[in-house]
Amino acid sequence: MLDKSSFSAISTLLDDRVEGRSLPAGLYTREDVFQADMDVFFRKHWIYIGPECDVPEPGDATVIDIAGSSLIMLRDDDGEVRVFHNVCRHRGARILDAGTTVVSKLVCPYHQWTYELTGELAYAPHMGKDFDKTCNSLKPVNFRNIGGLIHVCLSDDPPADIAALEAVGRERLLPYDLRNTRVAHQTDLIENGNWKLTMENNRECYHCSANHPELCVSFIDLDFGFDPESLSPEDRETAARHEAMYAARTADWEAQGHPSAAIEQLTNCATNFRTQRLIISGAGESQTPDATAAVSKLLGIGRKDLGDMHLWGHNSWHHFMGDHIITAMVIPLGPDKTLLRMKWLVHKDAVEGVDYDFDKLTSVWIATNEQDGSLVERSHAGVSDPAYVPGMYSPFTETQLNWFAGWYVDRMRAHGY
Ligand code: 3BY
Ligand code: FES
Ligand code: FE
Repeated sequence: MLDKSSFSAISTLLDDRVEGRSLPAGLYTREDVFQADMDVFFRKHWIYIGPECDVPEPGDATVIDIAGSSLIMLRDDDGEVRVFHNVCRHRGARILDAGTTVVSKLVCPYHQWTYELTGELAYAPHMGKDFDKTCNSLKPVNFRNIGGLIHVCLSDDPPADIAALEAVGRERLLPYDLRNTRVAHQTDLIENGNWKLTMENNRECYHCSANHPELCVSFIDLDFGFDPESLSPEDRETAARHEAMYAARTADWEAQGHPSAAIEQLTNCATNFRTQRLIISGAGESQTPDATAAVSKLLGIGRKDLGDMHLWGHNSWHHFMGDHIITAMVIPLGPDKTLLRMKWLVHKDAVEGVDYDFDKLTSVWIATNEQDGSLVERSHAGVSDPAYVPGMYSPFTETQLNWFAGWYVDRMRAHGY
């Protein structure tokens, strides 16, 4: 719990935020702000914890450590995903260690209390005649399986506006059939910066042309949400060209029955998300070194001409392409340390070396994440310098950052700061 002086310091920093500018330094750098962020954004909001194909078969279990909690995600004997707190109901010991494992029951290593995969306590010897096993099941975590992406809320009062993301996610992700994918590769990258800098960096492509040569082969530098009136004549022209190209392509995809238009919930909400089917440049198929598909066995409905369905949450971003999916989860570790966990998903039957080449599949985002990691570190170092003052966001390329900063302040206020 934060003391009174931290509360008022944070509240003053929130007051100091200027519309159209980056956040005051302390909101990126202070330990007490980090604690408040964890409480507000990672314990009271819905967060993404991974794809369901992390636990493909009954008995598969994986541990996710986030915001001071350790969670067990598993698939039970009926094939259903479940999420529990990794805390034994006897004296609290951790049941599973970090990583992925296969279990028939969950056995606490301390005194061997044994739980079914449904969380029910099955075995707890020597507990006396009045002990009621039924009151000692593992604590379940509120979760939603949104088209194969598992979201949890650690609070008992989860925001109801997850419903919009659920509806959109169910419809838009269905064609990719995430249930029948597998994780072909995973990286854990520690970025030496605040989690909000990681998210801000992901919400703009102002930095792309100078920093992401590999991604730029397939990624179109696209900006969302700006007010055309605020743009210079050249930018207005670029924007109009982009818009016309998108309008035509979106109409074409939608006429074929593939929902593609942008849907977003970014302000005046608890659950922050955006999705849109994006155009892939060049060969147009996938985020690979030559923009052609890396995997010959395609996902779900088997189309590689449907662009890139992008989806963001406040601790995640994903790109769904015809041949593979990249899914990124952001786990803050400290005010200046953030874990970026990325997974590459392919069709469950796709075989490396036969159906795809590993480097072709993974090299673009491995390079992009490393580049972004150094940008975030560079950015964190600068905002920590006494000379930093919040700078102006581009009204063309950084509208989304302004909205994110506004959403951040609103949500802190909504939770009493
Ligand atoms: O993953 C993304 O969507 C962001 C946006 C532009 C650059 N970037 C990597
Ligand atoms: Fe788990 Fe004792 S703490 S069995
Ligand atoms: Fe980037």
